[in-house]
Amino acid sequence: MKRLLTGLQPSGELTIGNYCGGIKQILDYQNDYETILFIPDMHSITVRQENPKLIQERIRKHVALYLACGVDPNKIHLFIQSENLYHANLSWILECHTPYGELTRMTQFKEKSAKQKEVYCGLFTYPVLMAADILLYDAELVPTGIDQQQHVELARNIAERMNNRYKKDLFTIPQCLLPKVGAKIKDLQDPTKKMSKSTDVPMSAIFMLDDPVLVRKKIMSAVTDSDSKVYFDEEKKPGVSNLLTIYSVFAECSINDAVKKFENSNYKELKTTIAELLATKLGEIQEKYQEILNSTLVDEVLDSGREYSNKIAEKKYREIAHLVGFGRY
Ligand code: AQP
Repeated sequence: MKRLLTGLQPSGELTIGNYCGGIKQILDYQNDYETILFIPDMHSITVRQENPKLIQERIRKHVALYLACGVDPNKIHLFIQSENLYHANLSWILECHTPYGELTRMTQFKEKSAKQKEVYCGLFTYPVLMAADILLYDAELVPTGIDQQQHVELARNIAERMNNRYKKDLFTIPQCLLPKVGAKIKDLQDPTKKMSKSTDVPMSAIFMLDDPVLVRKKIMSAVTDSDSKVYFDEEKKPGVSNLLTIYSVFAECSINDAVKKFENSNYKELKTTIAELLATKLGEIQEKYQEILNSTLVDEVLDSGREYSNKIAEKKYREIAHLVGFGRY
């Protein structure tokens, strides 16, 4: 069975963008692949987090939310990145095999550093930590949204470089898996930008735990255009195309079917239908989420995931550490 690995940072509350580019893919693949899902808490401190306790709270909430969305604890292995010290250790080795120039090309670094008052080194090197996250497990497939595709490419380059340098098949070369629909859900107030969990604009993102009343309000106030025809064209009609994409993911239909459904609708009808669909779906997820959050399931899943991941990671790390010359012989 092929191994698949993915993670979603606890850097904020999860959005429907994270659902489309991350969680939905796990639901689609967990039956067919050995699925490892981790909480990259070490990634979330690459930008300043004012309240560290909030990260811990979010970890618990995110796990409960994955399970409420349908992630099956009997099929996946779920763990917290910082509970497995081999990630940071391998990352250091990989950093010493990654040219500086390669990291300067990372688009996420350019975008995220532009928003920071002071840029810390971790923000620059975290793509290497992400490579370590993937390569430690010899993951063949890495489902992500478009924003993380470049980082998976970097992990491939690092793996190939290490394999060539040590003349051994040390690492499996990972492959990025983009969702067919919803690889980049856009900001509702500026549909030329990605919807992000760390947004400062309250109406720009729908959070998975938003009250259904607020969900309706956010969809109804989403920016569209001055035309009145509903069709899919991401360049000319980014706002409407984004709404059609959101509908397509949550109604589990193709973009073509979504376009057909709304071809004779006006924008108000389009928005009302999507608002109702999302409010219902998120409402159902939130009900399950509350039950899980108050149960012992979250800790049970995380304990078992920690044990499983440490076993695999330790073996891989020791092999690489030995090759680069660490320790005694
Ligand atoms: N807008 C999006 N559309 C589709 N997929 C998305 N993802 C993120 N935003 C969208 C995907 O969600 C997964 C988890 O992402 P992450 O939490 O590791 O970090 P991120 O990509 O940096 O997500 P955010 O929401 O933009 O977080 P912040 O604001 O903290 O940087 C990944 O698969 C990602 O592609």
